[in-house]
Amino acid sequence: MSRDDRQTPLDAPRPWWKDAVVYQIYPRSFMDSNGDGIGDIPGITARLDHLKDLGVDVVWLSPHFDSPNADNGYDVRDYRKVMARFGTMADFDTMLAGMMARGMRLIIDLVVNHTSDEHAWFVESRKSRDNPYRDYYIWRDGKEGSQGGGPPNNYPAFFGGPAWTQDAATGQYYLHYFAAKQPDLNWENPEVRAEVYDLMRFWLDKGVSGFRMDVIPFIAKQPGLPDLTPAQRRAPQFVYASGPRLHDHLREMRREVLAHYDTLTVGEAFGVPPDAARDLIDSRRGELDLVINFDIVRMDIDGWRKTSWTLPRLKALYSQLDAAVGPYGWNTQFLSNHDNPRSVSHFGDDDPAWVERSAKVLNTLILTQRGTPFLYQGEELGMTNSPFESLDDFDDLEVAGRWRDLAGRVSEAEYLANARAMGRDNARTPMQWTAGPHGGFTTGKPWLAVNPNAAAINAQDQAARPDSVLNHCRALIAWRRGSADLRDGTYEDLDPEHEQVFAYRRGAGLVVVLNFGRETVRYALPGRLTVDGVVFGEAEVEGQVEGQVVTLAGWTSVILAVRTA
Ligand code: TEU
Ligand code: CA
Repeated sequence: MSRDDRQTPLDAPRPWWKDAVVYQIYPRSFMDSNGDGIGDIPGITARLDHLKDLGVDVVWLSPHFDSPNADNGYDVRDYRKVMARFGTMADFDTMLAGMMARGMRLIIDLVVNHTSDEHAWFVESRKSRDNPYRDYYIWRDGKEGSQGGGPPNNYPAFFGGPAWTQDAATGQYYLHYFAAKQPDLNWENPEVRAEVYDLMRFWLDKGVSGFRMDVIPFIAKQPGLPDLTPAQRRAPQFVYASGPRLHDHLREMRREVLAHYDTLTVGEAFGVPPDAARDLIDSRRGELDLVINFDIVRMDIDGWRKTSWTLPRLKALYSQLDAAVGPYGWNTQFLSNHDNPRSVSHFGDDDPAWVERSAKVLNTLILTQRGTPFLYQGEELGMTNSPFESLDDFDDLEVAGRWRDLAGRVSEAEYLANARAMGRDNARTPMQWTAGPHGGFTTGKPWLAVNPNAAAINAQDQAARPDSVLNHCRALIAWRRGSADLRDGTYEDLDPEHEQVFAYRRGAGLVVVLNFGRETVRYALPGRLTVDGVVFGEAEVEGQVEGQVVTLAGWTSVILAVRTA
């Protein structure tokens, strides 16, 4: 079915991606097949049964394209080539066939706000002002003409320094919202848009089922590129994401490409508040299907600094996001990805005595909220943040770039404490497959150290243990398939102010109760509900129910069948 058929969306058939469970693979860290310390595509192919057994419907693969890896593949040198370290196009085709044979679909990462500075377009573009590729990128004179005065405006880059770099060949500056090695494409140029549509068709024709679109709201720039105010400079993503032509570009992309295939498109909506995101996913408008919204995972993150969160604030965000999606949209549910801390370290309790229980609670949250769940690799095991000991232990360019920007204004100890809590490398340590050397990820030296807790937290152990996080996820994903209330039912927070219990109703028939703390709680459901019993949970520790009262041991959860009394 093409999206153009959705003329009357409320009556239209339900799209497949609403019922799907999505699993994100960060290929560099998933499985190394040849001992060079870097995860690769044959490694993914070898582990497809892990995903199948878990119940995954869709894999989102972080970038697998040819890249010099300034930002681990989010700097693409050739969109039609596979990164040599990851394998060949034949390896990709084999992986895709293996997914299809198991009834899974693949979406790939479309990184088209920017390319690598080593992309052939940029290599040409920087040569001269009249090069045919000049307008593929955004070139400007400095503030006071071509030879001086500093950058054209005061935009900051996310990985440190200004968002402009002066180029020797012509003296002009080029724009880059991220690193200097990631020049931004000029979406005002119709040739650029045509090139992007073409490369999208290249992968769709191979059989991929759509795209996660990297910082897609940033493609439309602000007319005239005016300076930011001091407040805007502290969170420039809100300006970068609100260029006026974004909706035009997305609708054109839909008409030109996506309408001709059966796809899922997920936009990374960094900098888009929930009410603005509604327009991006309104099925009547023909833009995106889903967006990834950062309000929850960034609720306690302020630039490089980690602040704090409370359960009532978290619950308020869930209610707000559920309301904001509107009747023509659909939410995504996630608590971690390759840019954010591990969910169990962020929102759970990663003390070894509690890590499994709290990981189960958080995975229950992801899998029982209203929307399409996205699990990040290792989350199904309760993988934790890594015990980085010094700034040298980090690989991520963001850690070094921000440290340069701070230029001694905070102590190294304070900066390190924050990077340990929220640095992106926490989520990028390799998958923990076994208790063996390097967690079974590689026979060589891993590109980023494996978390030493692999001896205790690994897939092999958990597959064999019925009460593991992995088996909890498997069982809940399977159970979810049979529950229309979980997949599609309404959402109602039963107790927004409770400091330790998160209790919500899904549809008419279910209540999910999560204990977000170590203490056992006795929780009374509202009198208007009759509890018919536990439908999902581990009976020995969870969900002892007497009348309206459910008793939950520390960090446990339960799903109850209810009726309106
Ligand atoms: O992320 C954009 C984004 O939201 C983050 O990089 C954010 O700026 C940063 O984590 C704040 O701490 C996407 C990709 O997911 C990320 O991996 C890339 O580095 C980035 O775009 C550039 O392509
Ligand atoms: Ca490898």
